[in-house]
Amino acid sequence: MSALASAGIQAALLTPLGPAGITVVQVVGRGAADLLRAVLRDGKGQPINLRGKAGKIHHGYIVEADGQRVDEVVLCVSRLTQQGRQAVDICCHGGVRPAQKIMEVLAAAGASPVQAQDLPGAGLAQFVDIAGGSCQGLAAEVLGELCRAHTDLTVRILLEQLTGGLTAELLRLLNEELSAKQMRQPIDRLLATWNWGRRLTTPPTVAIIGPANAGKSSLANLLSSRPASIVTPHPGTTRDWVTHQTSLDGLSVVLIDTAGHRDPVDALEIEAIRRADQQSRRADLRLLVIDGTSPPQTLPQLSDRIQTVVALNKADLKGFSAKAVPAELVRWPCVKTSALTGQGRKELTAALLKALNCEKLRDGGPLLFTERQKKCLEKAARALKEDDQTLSGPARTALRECLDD
Ligand SMILES: Nc1nc2c(ncn2[C@@H]2O[C@H](COP(=O)(O)OP(=O)(O)OP(=O)(O)O)[C@@H](O)[C@H]2O)c(=O)[nH]1
Ligand SMILES: [Mg+2]
Repeated sequence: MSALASAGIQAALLTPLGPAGITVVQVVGRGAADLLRAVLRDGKGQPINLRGKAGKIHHGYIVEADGQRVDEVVLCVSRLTQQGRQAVDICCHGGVRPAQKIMEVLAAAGASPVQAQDLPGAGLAQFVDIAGGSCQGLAAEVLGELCRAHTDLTVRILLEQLTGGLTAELLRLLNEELSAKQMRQPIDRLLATWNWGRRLTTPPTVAIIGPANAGKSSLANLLSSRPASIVTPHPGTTRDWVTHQTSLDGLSVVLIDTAGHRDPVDALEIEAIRRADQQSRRADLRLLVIDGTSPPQTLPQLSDRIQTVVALNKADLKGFSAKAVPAELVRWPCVKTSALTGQGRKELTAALLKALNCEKLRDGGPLLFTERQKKCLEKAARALKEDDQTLSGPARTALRECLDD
């Protein structure tokens, strides 16, 4: 490893490899601008001085060690922290090869190639000012998660944590002269938000299970608005489980449509049902679909360890009755649905969100959304228990860590 790589300069693609107008590569670390100086030339082949005012735009060419031009680029240097860390955004031509080649040249110059989410600040240096000049800890986590966000709600909630939300609440707790007693309630409140905040950054899996032909695949297709699962009138249609990446009222989720339960007719179906049970055991939540026109003959095994929501399906058909729900299932929330007409979709979405503890997600406000933040707050809570008179130093340190890392 070169001296520069050991100094911790990292480079990552901020845009995916593929046909595109432009690609953005970011180089982050102390001396990032100096590293660029070795591989950047102006139109006359002369080095370009990137020192000076942060935010200035430069035009030039990335070159290989022998001076061969790799691509024409526009770049901008931002200062990330007071400790002299810099981020250089390099905008090059879009597509696969120019970006790969630039990454190779940067690696040869001493930068360590990393994934975008592993970059401190994950490429959105313009937010650093909002986050109080620091791009560590909480701010870096917001920016890292933004790269992975799939829904408007996730983006809105994450940005709120940066400009207000969790950042503002931590600053308030740190700046107000609160006693340990006064601190406990807000810290417990923050810790409670982990129940739904964690779902924001780790989409929960929902296994769709139940008797054969109950309408599991039809409901999966309805909830994901995509006919990814095959639907036929024949029981035993779904064999391999089918994944639907979708969102429920703005929360990213992974629905897993599985093979239906019945007396298996052959070895293939035995294996399909075994795999369905495996998915059911691994899921964060189970959606058990039963046919409301005929009480189920065979039900999957359901432990209480994982929450279950029951969909009593085919509500559009004559002969549909709430009595089709077997006594052993009445302990779970139950929603009447029709995968054919869409009836009950809204209610089912609400029941699933509630079972995932996510019904408060749209309320806004501060929330914990990474394991690291939760650990910091737990540390603060433990420290407060040990000191019930004044705001203890360790609690304060843990809150500061949550903000700054
Ligand atoms: N009328 C009506 N028909 C439905 C409804 N849901 C599903 N069906 C029909 O029921 C049949 C079975 O639907 P699927 O979605 O394949 O059922 P499944 O539970 O996935 O079946 P397996 O994969 O075999 O376990 C199909 O003919 C669907 O069109 C519904 O709400 N109303
Ligand atoms: Mg199916």
